[in-house]
Amino acid sequence: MYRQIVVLTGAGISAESGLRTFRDQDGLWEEHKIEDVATPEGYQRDPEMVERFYNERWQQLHDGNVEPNAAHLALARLENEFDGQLLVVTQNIDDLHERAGSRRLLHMHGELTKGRCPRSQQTFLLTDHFSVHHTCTCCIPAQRLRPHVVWFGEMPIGLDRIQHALDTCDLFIAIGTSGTVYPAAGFVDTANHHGAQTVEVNLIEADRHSQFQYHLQGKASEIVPQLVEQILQGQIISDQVNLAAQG
Ligand code: BJW
Repeated sequence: MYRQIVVLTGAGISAESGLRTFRDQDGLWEEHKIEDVATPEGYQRDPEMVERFYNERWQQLHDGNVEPNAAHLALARLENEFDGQLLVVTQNIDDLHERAGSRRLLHMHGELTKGRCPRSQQTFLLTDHFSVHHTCTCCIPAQRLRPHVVWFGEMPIGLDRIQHALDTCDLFIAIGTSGTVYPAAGFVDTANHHGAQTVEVNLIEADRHSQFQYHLQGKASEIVPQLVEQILQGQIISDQVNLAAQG
């Protein structure tokens, strides 16, 4: 039934893998001030503190207990088995989609496993924690790498590709995102404008929920596999998925 699907994921899809979200109770923003760790000005003021913030998250991602959950795996299955086009746009900087097997994937807010040269914008894979010793190999003199993440006031990555996918999709699904951060929070408007069906998967009614045609309320790990099954069977999305998830 569907030919082109765009899936937007947020921190909620990785919550059941043990990674903290930002704005939920016990979220990252309860312990850290956004302006200190998620702005270029915060990084300029205290790069070591910001690197500590990302190093702790890097460590957690590599400590062996964090693995993709059923929602990540279902999206990878969709990519493998769906006849049409699929693009997963993630706001997450973890690599759980890749570990699950997703390849048609765009990290619009960057990647925790990479550092970036502030002069050339070239990215480098990090095999270890951030430190002052991580420098680029593209410039003379070598530049200190900064985290390859998008902070407030900076331009998200891949917007042209995302815009094109949204302009032409017939199904847009947002999973585990609070809808508070733009431009991602506005993607549903673009998809609606182009006549796509729009579906939200969340534990709660998130900030932009009134813009979505369907709300599937519950855990991503329970709802997304059912949603994917429905799509692969050629069915139109309906609230049935939600009812099934509730038992
Ligand atoms: C579950 C679940 C389970 C939990 N199952 N669900 C006024 C209007 C419009 C824009 C602006 C404005 N004023 C300022 C702006 C711009 C600004 C912005 O949006 N500010 C807002 C706060 C108002 N945006 C920017 O600056 C962006 N750049 C930009 O706009 O450039 C200019 C531009 C112009 C024109 C066009 C395009 C661009 C950059 C934003 C960068 C965001 N960076 C961060 C940090 C990245 C690195 C890192 O990870 O540390 O990105 S902030 C943080 O928020 C992170 C996330 O990706 C992002 C979104 O969070 P997310 O994923 O939604 O997580 P939560 O915690 O908020 O929500 C989790 C959800 O999951 C909840 O709803 C739960 O219920 C749910 N959930 N468990 C299902 N098991």
